[in-house]
Amino acid sequence: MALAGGLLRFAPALAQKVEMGQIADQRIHTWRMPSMRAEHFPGSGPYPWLDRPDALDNIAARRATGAITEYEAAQAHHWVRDGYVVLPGLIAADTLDTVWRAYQQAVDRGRIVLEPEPAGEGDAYPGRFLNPHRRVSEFCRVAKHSELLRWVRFLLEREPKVLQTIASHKGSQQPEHSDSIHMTTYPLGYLVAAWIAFEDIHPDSGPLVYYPGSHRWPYLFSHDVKISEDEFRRDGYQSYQAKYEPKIRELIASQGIAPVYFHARRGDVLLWHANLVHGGSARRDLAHSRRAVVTHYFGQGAFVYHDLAATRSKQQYVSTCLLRG
Ligand SMILES: O=C(O)CCC(=O)C(=O)O
Repeated sequence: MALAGGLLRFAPALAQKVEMGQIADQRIHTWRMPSMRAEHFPGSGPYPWLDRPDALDNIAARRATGAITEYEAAQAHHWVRDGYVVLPGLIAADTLDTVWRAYQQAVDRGRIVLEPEPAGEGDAYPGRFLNPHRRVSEFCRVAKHSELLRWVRFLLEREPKVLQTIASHKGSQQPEHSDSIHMTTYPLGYLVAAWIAFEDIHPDSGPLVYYPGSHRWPYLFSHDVKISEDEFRRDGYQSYQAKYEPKIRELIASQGIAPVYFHARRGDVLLWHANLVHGGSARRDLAHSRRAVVTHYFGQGAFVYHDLAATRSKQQYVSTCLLRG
């Protein structure tokens, strides 16, 4: 268990203080729980307003009073039905340039070391880099972009907090998954990911792929696919690949939902729901780059943990993105 988790286990008073900000209707005392696995958390709300059964009435009521615009209402409808929204051209070209230039400089100076990870012959691009905002503060210009934060705040009705960022030069080809097994929130649903295109995305570059409406499928956790804590400790992501990923593929096939590819233009942003099934599609031409940055946000007051490892996320109380957008 990470340091903070261990500390919480042995210092209930401190833990209680940390957990006082919880938004869940049903309070939890983590030191009394067998472990931080989804099956041990109570089925508590409140759920984000757009995940509730009265979401459409609520959107209409807010529109009627003028509390939200026509555009916001349309985006909210889209979120309820499909589990994502697209924000065209949200990030200005000069912001993208500033961020990528600073990233490149950090690489050139050896502050960031990118692994080659070739996907085949002719693949000249490095692999993904996790949490670049901890090394290069310019990443916070996108992670804390005021209009982007406003949209996440609108969807969650909570202050967005940066949980994780990922920078990529090329398509990830990451198999389909829901973020909720990697970054689980209590109550469920308080996670939004933002995928920002740093260039026009070529259809052969392995665009992000997602399955509209899959956010309404039941959440699928380690327990549901029989990955025990011991097994994950022993086999790590091998067990995830052997049990979780095939189950997701099976669900996609049985639900018959057609994939959608994010053929973004530079500066476009896709926001997706905590439980939307998505991944990186096949790179049909390894010569194409696919420069992008993803930020995962959680809503302030949600409890965030890693269901596979059964550990709490440290990012919940340690902010590493202090720069204002
Ligand atoms: O960028 C991609 O290809 C996949 C990103 C993704 O799955 C994620 O960040 O959760």
